[in-house]
Amino acid sequence: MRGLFIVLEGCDRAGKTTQTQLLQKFLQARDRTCELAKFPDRTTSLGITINSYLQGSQALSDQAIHLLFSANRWELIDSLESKVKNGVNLIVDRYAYSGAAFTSAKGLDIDWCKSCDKGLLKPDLVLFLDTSNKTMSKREDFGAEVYENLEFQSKVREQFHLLKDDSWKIINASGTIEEVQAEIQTHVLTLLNQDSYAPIQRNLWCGNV
Ligand code: 2DT
Repeated sequence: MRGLFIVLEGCDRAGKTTQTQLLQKFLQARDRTCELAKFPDRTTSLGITINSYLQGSQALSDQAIHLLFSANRWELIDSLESKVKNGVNLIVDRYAYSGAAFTSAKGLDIDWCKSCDKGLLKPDLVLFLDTSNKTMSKREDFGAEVYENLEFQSKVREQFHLLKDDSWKIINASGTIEEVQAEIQTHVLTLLNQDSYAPIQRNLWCGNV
């Protein structure tokens, strides 16, 4: 049986990293092979350029950085797909939804933003960790990277909500770490308990799916 392809999305400081790690432990405790991945993957040569942009040491146009984020997914998708097909449950911290939400929050056309990732692997489940502006402002200080300020993050949140589809579950991320993880586990268990899964497909944002 193939693995599941689960994506965690959300604004900065929503707790994605902590929650992906806890979810991995949860799956491993049930004897499931489980790996974590993260976008951007800053280890590739494209990822190194993305990292310099995020840290403010390299200027790029909004279009150019968007295409690099997308290319960073396309360069890794074969390896992620083969893992899933070989039974690895993959938990991915950010995916194409971050791509479209962050770039369209700068004012670029959302359909153009989505078109670059059209045909990527479609996740089985997208867990969107939703944080209100009030909660976001109470979390520890944003860091020094280019997008880390409250005003921009609240625009990003609005854009994320335009991207919801049938694979999405909205998680209230204002609760405690344990409460949020419990809600996540409920959705993942529903999938795990299925006897079989439809084949994973490269049909993200293709037609009605
Ligand atoms: P992390 O803090 O999670 O490393 O993200 N971003 C991310 C985009 O603008 N487009 C994308 O396609 C992706 C995956 C979100 C670094 C920042 O990069 C943004 C925050």
